Amino acid sequence: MLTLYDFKMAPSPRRARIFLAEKKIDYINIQVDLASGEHLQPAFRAVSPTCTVPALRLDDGTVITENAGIAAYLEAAYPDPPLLGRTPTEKGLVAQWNARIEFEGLMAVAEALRNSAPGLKDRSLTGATNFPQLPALAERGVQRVWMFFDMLESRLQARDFVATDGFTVADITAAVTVDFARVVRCKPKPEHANIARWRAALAERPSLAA
Ligand SMILES: N[C@@H](CCC(=O)N[C@@H](CS)C(=O)NCC(=O)O)C(=O)O
Repeated sequence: MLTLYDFKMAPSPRRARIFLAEKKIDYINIQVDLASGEHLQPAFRAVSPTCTVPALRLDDGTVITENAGIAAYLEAAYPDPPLLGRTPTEKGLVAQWNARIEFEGLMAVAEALRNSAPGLKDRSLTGATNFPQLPALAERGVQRVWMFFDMLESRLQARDFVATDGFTVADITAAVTVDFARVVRCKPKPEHANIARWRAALAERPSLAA
């Protein structure tokens, strides 16, 4: 059986959990306590040299880190339902939107949080090396989160899903990002009505509770 190295409160492993839930795949869940620094200890470093979750261990012992790697593996091994696009055009659009949401949205929230939260002092980047927080980056991160909300709002006008006419990994990344943005006190405003409509519809999917 697959094993997911996870941390319930973190956004990146939530992306993998939702992906697994959509495909109705059973797996063993191992919580790695990021709050106490368990991910920096030798035992977890042996699993994931990047010291990050999620990490997915396959039956043959292979460990795949990075949401992009985990999604690529799961889509190939469990094709239904397709979450990375069906046609060549869809696959291109899904990859494009997923990358934009990750870079413009999720990384912006991370930049804002990791450069300001007292609990993340010297942890402004993930990985084994400590980097000091830079307050200017926290400020820029919040500014970028608002830009991301405006971009997503505009994309969702007259659309039910972010990348194609169906639910894909781009919706997973976008929903996780919008939810996680609360940690830096950014929530969709009344003018983000399409984000609100899209997020409310996604809430009907049991996977989003993962
Ligand atoms: N690009 C990676 C990012 C993974 C990542 O940054 N995970 C965070 C949790 S959201 C982590 O492990 N943080 C460890 C730390 O804060 O040092 C992915 O998408 O899987």
